[in-house]
Amino acid sequence: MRWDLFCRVVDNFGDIGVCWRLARQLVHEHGRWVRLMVDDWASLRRIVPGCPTVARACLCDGVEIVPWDEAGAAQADAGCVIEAFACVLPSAYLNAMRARAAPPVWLNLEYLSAEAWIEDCHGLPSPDPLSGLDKTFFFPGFTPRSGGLIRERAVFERRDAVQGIDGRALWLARHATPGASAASRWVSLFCYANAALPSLITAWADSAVPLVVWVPAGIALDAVSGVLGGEPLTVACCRQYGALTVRALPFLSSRDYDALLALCDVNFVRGEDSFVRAQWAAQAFVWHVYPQSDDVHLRKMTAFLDRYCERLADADALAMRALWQAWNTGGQAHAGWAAYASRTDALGRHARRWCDQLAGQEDLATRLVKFVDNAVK
Ligand code: TRH
Repeated sequence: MRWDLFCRVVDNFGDIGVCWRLARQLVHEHGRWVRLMVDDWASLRRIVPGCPTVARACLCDGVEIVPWDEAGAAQADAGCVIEAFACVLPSAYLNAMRARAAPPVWLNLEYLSAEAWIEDCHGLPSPDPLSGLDKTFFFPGFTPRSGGLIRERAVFERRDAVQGIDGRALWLARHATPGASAASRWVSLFCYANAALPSLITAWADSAVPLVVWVPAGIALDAVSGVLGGEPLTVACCRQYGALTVRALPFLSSRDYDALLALCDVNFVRGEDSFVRAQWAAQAFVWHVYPQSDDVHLRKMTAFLDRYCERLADADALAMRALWQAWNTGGQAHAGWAAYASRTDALGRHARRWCDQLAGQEDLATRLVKFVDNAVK
């Protein structure tokens, strides 16, 4: 059965990051033929550098990729159609779907949330006003009553391999960084523009132990560069500031980014996909939630923290909540970092427990496949 997966990129890399990961997993772990329709070729190429420079239908890593302009004319005969993040199907494709004798299983894959209400909406069909066809809402989440989380079969094997060997020494051999050693405290930084960054950088510089911050190219690197001043930091540059060594990296391949998360003591992540990868890396992490109007994102943060901190010692939870709050509201992160940093061992152990607990649940692709197989029975 073929699956058609539609992705429109709102901004950044999360929309295509999630869709690409899911498409690959459906192909490689579930033997589906997947056609990924995508509207932003430049963003796709950041995540899938192997695809052609100019937008054209192609096969990449077993996934058929189709530029959005051609998606309307594509034959609408897939058994399952996934509309990622309510992206709205091309009208020609929708009309063709409506004309079919047996419509496909049509799913809207929603954004990830830890909020309790998603459990009541997950798996609910609702008639689409334009076509009259049923569309089912599929909500990724952290509980068995949600759609679960994207997690490839080999993710822990790869993480354990990186952590089991002398991964830091090997990383340093590839990304030479004067002033950094395997014994330093390692932090990765991936975030949006953030008013709390200057105070965090000062806290890092004041750190009692040497600290190296790895910053892949993009918004975060530009922001760090702006705070430090002087020559802009470009890929492979490195800058000392008190106890802090900042090291600029290229935008990493997905495998290398996973390896970096596995090697760091603390990972600053954002959006949706890197947020989940940090949880599989099982190290302490700080989430910069994708900012939304009316502070919707802060509700998402609190919902996640409430779940995550359930079995965490009070003092550790307090330190974690304070730093996340400051980081997501542009507050002063100096004191928050000091308290958090003194607890990274305990927070790291908790991250591992949390990861192991989630690993006991079925992943999102498996839940999707089961849902669709049941629906077509
Ligand atoms: O890029 P993001 O902020 O993405 C999104 C989008 O903004 C989207 O519109 C929004 O709705 C969503 O967030 C919540 O963050 P995210 O989701 O973490 O995606 C980043 C992707 O980039 C992820 O797949 C990891 C990948 N990545 C690399 O492959 N290499 C790198 O070096 C880095 C830093 C990230």
